[in-house]
Formats: sequence, structure tokens, C-alpha cells
Amino acid sequence: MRCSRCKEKAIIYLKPYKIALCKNCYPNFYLNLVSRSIKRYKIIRRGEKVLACVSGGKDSSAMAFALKKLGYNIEILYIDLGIGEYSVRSRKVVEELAEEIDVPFHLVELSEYGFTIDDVDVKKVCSVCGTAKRYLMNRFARMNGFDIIATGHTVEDMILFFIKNVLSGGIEWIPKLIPRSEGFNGLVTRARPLFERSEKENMLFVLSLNIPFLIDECPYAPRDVWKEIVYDIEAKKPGFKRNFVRGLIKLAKSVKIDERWNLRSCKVCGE
Ligand code: Q46
Repeated sequence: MRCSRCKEKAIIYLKPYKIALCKNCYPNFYLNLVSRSIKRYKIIRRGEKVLACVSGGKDSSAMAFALKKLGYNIEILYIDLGIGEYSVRSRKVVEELAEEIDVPFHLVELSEYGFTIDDVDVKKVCSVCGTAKRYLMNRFARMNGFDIIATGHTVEDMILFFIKNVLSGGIEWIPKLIPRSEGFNGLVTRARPLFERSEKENMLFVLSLNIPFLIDECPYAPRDVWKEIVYDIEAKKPGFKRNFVRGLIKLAKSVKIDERWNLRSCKVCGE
């Protein structure tokens, strides 16, 4: 298979776009897609001070690298969750990435709050971890004058979030399923610039440019059967994920925000 652009040996055929690309042409194609999403959905405005939250995985590493390449004003935040060797290795990778792309690196350690994720003794560790991460990201961004928090959520994350919430009856979350959620009541604006990009596209991007990332998965990451189902559908119906998430955005925009989103601040810490 030859690259549709330069006729070199292709590394990938992207079915939804009907294009084959080589190692040299793929990164620019990817960057164009990210740039188009950001502009089309007004996800990040020029000049905004962006806090890119990077875990060291392929998705958030790709996000930080792409935003910097596209000229956005980013700084990196790494949250050390205290997950044994996994946290030690991922922190190193994120420090390396920040140095390589020449952006400030910030560190927050969950242990400063008296516990680590390894100390959490409940069945659903990820629920506690997710809450802790959201708290720490928002607090850090708010206290350091960032306009916006960017995360590496992928098209798969958006679809899974929708499916799981609908299945559990939590439809009040639907209006939040947009690539840019404006801040309110002390919550900093959130951006998901990779909401149309798949995990596979992100992986190819980091591999083709040798962007630092950690291949290991978090030891607490559960097997996600729904993700496998989403992959199966995409294999049978190329373009499913992209079309689904675009429909989701239209739906999310048409649903009115529930009164319950009028959150109040914590009397102790202000969050
Ligand atoms: S870091 Fe935390 Fe994830 Fe590990 S404990 Fe679960 S939520 S899997 S993205």
C-alpha cells in the first residue's frame, strides 16, 4: 500500500477518510484534523492560557504535543496519584515531554492531601481517582489563573460516557458532552480538543513523531467490554464513531442544562 500523498510506503489506511498515509505525511494530516475540530467547534481561543492535563498516556501526550505545534499557549500539569511504579514512570515521561516541547511543567501530588490511590480501599477505585483528578485539576487551574483546562478525551471516551450514563439513567450529563464546556461557579472551562480523534489515531501520531508516552496501562484500569463493542461496530461500519459523536454534540447542545448544575462552593476549600 502506497501513501496517497507522496507514494512512499504507507503505514496506515484510514477508512473513514479513504486515505493511505506514510510515516512522514501522517503527522500533518493528524494535526490538520485536530486544528479543524478546534476551529469548527471553537474549542480553544487564541491567547487563552491553557492547562494541558497530561497523564503520560498516548492520548494526553498527543494532545499536549498537538496543541503546542498548533501554536496554543499551553502549560502542562501532571498529577501524581501515587500508583506505585506506574506513577513514577508516567511522571518521568511527562517531564520529558514538557522539556521536549519547551513548555512549563507543573506537578501536584495527591499525597499532599493525605492519601494516594494505592491507599484507596473500595471496589471502584477509578471513581475515587476520577473525582480526585477533577478536583485537583480545577483547583490548580483556578488558583493559577488558567482560562481553560484541556484533557485528552478521545472519541471513544465520549461515546462510552454517553452509553454508560444513558444506561444508568443519568441523562442530566448529556449537556456536558460537548468539546468545550464553559466554566461557571468556580469551575474552570473544560476543553476536549481530541474529541473526534480515536485512540488509534493518537497512537500513530505519538509513534510517528517519537513523542514521549508511557505504553503501560494503569494497574487499576478495568477491562471495558463497551469499548470492545464500540470497536466492533467501527470495524463493521467505518466512520461510526465520528458520526456518532457529531450527533451527540447536536443532541447535547439541544438539551437544557438542569437546575442541579447550579453547584455551590465548598465552605472549607472553596472548590
Ligand atoms: S488513573 Fe485513575 Fe485511570 Fe488508573 S485509577 Fe482508574 S481513573 S485507570 S484514567
